[in-house]
Amino acid sequence: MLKIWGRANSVNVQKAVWAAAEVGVRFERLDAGLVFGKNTEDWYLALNPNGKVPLLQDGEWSLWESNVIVRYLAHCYGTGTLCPDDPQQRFTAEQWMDWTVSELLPAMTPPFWGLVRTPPEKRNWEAINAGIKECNRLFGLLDRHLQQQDYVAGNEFSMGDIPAGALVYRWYNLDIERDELLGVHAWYERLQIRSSYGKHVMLPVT
Ligand SMILES: N[C@@H](CCC(=O)N[C@@H](CS)C(=O)NCC(=O)O)C(=O)O
Repeated sequence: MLKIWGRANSVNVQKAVWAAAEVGVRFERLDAGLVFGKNTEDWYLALNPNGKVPLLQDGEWSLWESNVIVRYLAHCYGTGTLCPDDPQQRFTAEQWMDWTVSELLPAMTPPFWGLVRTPPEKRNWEAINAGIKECNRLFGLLDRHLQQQDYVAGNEFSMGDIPAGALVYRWYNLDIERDELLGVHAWYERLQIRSSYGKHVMLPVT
């Protein structure tokens, strides 16, 4: 059975477990990171020198970097579904996966950490508000894309929906002003119908 190390409230862990649940592979998630520790221990660093969660163990072999774990699971267990056969659909999925980690996640980190994991008296409102503004801009461009199709790589769910889909749950669960984005909101509603999204992503935002 696959092992996925990482605490359930980590968005990067959520991507890995959501992908594993989507493809139906047997796996167990084991707590690690922040209050659970383990990710600074020698045995963990030997498997993942980057010391972050998630970490996937597949037998004797291990893999880290959440988007790459999603790609691995899609390749091994979800070819033709999570990993589209069509090269253009597949690389459109990959494009939005990379966009999420390089653009959307850095923009959302100050509002998320500021509003959820920082006491009110220590909040950096300048950084929080700049992040919210940038997220509205970025979700706006995803919105224009999703006004044309149901999912990021076409009209079928794919691995391309997983990183941004995990973040959009946070976005709609922060106590903030959001631009009204009909394409993103309709897509978010489609994701909420998926049982694996409900089980592994729609958790208390902590
Ligand atoms: N690029 C890495 C980033 C992983 C990452 O930043 N993980 C965070 C949790 S979301 C982490 O390990 N933080 C330290 C901790 O939880 O102890 C990935 O996508 O897997």
